[in-house]
Amino acid sequence: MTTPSRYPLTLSGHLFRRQAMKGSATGRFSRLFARLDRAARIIAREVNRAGLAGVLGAAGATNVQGEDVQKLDQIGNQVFLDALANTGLVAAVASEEMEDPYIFTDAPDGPYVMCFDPVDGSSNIDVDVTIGSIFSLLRTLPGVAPDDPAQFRRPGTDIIAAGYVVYGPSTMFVYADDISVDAFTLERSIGAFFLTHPDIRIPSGGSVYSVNEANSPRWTPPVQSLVAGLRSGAGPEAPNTARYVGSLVADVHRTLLKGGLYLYPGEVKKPHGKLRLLYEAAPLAYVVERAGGRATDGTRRILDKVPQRLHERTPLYIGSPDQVGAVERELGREIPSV
Ligand code: P6P
Repeated sequence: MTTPSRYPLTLSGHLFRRQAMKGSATGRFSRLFARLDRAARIIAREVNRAGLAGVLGAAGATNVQGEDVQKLDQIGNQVFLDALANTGLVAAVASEEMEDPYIFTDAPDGPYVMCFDPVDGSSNIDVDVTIGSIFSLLRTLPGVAPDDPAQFRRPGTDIIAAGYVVYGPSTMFVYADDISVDAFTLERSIGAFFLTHPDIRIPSGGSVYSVNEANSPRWTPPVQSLVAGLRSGAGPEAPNTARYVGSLVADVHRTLLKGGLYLYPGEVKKPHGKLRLLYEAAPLAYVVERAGGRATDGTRRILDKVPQRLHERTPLYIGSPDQVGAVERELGREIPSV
C-alpha cells in the first residue's frame, strides 16, 4: 500500500501522464507546455512585484488596437516569445501586442503555431485587480509557410489545446485539451503548479451574469432587452447576481467554476464589440466548451468563426450551456432571414 503523496500531481507530471496515455505522443506537447509553465511563473512574479519594480502603468506606446500599452503587456509578450524560442516547436505566434505574427525563423518546420493575449486586463494591475494570460495551440498548416496569413485565418475548431493563467489571490494555470479541462495552482515556495481542480465541468444555470452595463445605451434593443431580463431574472426567490471584474480571464474563470453567463455584446456603432476573436474569445470558448459550456457571438458558435484579420473583434456570450442557449434564442431572432 503506497502512502498517498502530500502534494497532488504537478502540471509537468500531469502532462507526462497525458503523453503516456497517448501512445503516439512524441513529447513535443509536454516540452512546449513546460515552457508555458515557466512563462506563467515568470509573469506571475512580474505581476506580483510590478509595484516594487516600477513596471506599473503605461509604457508610453499604443498597440495596433490604438490602446495604451502597459509596461506589463510588453514584458508579458517578451516572456512568452523567450519561452518559445530555441524549441523548434513553434513556427509562428500571433499576439495582441504585435501587429503581425512573430515568425521563429529557426523553426520553419515547427509543428505548432500559437495565439496569445500575453497579459489581458493589464490596466487593472495598477489597482491590484486580477489579470490573466490567454493562449491557444494549433498545428501548423501543412504545406503553408509559417508567415502565410492563412496560418491564423482558421476556425477555433482547429485549436488542439487552449488555456489561460489567472494572476489573482492565487496564480492558476488552466488548460483544456481533447480530454478534459484541468486547473493547477502555483505553490510559490516550490515554484510549481499543482493539480487542484481536475476535470472541471461548468455548472448549468448559475445566477451570476457578467457585463459592463455602462455600455447599455449603445447596445441594440434586443441586447438591451436580453440584459434587462438577466437583471430581473431567476425569480424573486433566487434573483440573479451581477459580477464584473473587468478582466476577461477573471470573469470567465468565475463563470467556468460557478456557472452563469459572461457577455461583451457588440454595439450599434461597433457591431463587433471589443474582444478579439483569435486570442481572446476563441481560446476561452475552447476551454468553456471542453467543460460542457458554450460560446457564441449571439448567432454563431465562436469556434466556427474564421478571422479574416489577425486582430478581428467579436461579440462574446460565454458560459453555462442553458444560459448561452437562451441568448441565441433571444438574439438569433435579431438576424433577418434572407
Ligand atoms: P470594458 C481588458 O482591457 C479587456 O480587454 C478585458 O480583459 C475585459 O473583459 C474588457 O477589456 C473590459 O472592457 O469596456 O468593460 O472596460
